[in-house]
Amino acid sequence: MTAVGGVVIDVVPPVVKDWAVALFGTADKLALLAGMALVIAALAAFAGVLELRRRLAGAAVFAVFGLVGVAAVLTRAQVTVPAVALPVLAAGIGGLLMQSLIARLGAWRASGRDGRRDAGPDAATNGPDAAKNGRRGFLSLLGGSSGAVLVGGAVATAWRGGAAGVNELRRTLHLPAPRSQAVAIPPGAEIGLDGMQPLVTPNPDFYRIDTALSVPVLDPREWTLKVTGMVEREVELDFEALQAKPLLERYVTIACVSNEVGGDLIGNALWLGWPVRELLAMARPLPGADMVLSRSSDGWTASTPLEVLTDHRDALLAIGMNGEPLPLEHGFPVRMIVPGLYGYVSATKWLTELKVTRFADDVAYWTPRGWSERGPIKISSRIDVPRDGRSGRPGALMFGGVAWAQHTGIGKVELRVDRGDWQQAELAPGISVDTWYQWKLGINLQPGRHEVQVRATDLNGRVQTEERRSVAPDGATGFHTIRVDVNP
Ligand SMILES: Nc1nc2c(c(=O)[nH]1)N[C@H]1C(S)=C(S)[C@@H](COP(=O)(O)O)O[C@H]1N2
Ligand SMILES: [Mo]
Repeated sequence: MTAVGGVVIDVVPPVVKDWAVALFGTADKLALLAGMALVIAALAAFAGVLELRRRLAGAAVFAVFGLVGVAAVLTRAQVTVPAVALPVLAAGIGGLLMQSLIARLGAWRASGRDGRRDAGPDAATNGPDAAKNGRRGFLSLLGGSSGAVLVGGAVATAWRGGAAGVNELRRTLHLPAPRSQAVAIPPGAEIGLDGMQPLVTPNPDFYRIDTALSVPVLDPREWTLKVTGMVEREVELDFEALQAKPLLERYVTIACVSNEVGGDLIGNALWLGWPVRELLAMARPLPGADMVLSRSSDGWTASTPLEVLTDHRDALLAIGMNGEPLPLEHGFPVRMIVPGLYGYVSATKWLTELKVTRFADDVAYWTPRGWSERGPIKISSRIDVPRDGRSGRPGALMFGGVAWAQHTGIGKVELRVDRGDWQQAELAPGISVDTWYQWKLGINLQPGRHEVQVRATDLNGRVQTEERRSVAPDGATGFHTIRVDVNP
């Protein structure tokens, strides 16, 4: 089912995917699985009805179902024998179960008919009893098998999540201390208005976006990272060697290209890792190379300009997030973190390969699906308090939020009411130019309904784009706009 879902994710047009993400938010995967379960249940019921009409017609539905499952598994990056065997087994068991259900249904019907036909003295007792038994046999097998499927699914999910004790390994993993001091959080960086997001996003609250229907579970003892392609010599690194490197700690705010204006697909964390440029220096990229295609264990890829990985912005091979090993869903054991670029072109989780190549020769996962091959993060800002549509009292109302222009830094944040003059907000110091900045501003509002907008200017004087554009192909633009009602 996960394999079929994975194929669904890969082949649906970007519009549908956008719609799914917008509709279900980060619960899109759950919705897809639930939808598939419903479709499968309906198909099974349909097969049963077919089989009743015509022998083997229903069995054919199950056979097709099994073949679709196998085909889906074969297209995935990790093809294993159990993965191929599972859909075959599921279809076989399903088919047998259907036969057995139909036999019991037959018994139920036959006994019901007998009961009615038999006009003898026992008819009133025996007949309905036999019918009851037939019905009980059918319903208990149906209920029992449905229950077994649910329990089996839950057990399989739990077993997968803890596969090979990787969760336990992660829990007991001891992160090395960074060799260099982490950038300290300057006093006043956290404004802390009620309703504002914390300056550093706790791991459990960090947004999650990826195409992995089931989180890849990688054993750090078996993990390796290969540098291949246009290099003087290929290099392979294992987890122990990576841990022994001089590691850095950096606060970096990462963001998703699918983040709408005002959206929450953005988060700020303290990452521990080794600069990608050090590893690339060991492999020595050949002249002419301009891109690194990073690949995950499940075959997902991102295209990152070579230049961005080798300049001094400290793009990291990250193993730590906010003081703990990467959570499994955020890329355990190793992911990339690149200041200034959207996640889809840089932040590869469950990282296993860096192929040094050229934009002219290779394309990443999202490029043929309607997204730009390069994705620098756009200057943006968001109002977090008050919430859109909130009402307040006349007098000073405190506004607060965040602004970001990763790797350039924010110079100024302004608000305007009902398209009036821009008023400058109080800008808190950022942790670094690679993180978001918090801001606040008290505004006196007259009674009535008001529209409040925010815009940011980066440290190079570039102003956030006003024109409203949607997320595809390279990130949304427009001013975050909220409405507040002031009641007299
Ligand atoms: N292996 C893999 N890495 C991936 C992705 C993916 O689909 N697969 N999605 C990327 C995208 S689009 C984003 S925005 C970031 C999100 O990282 P997070 O889930 O840790 O917040 O991961 C990136 N890394
Ligand atoms: Mo993303």
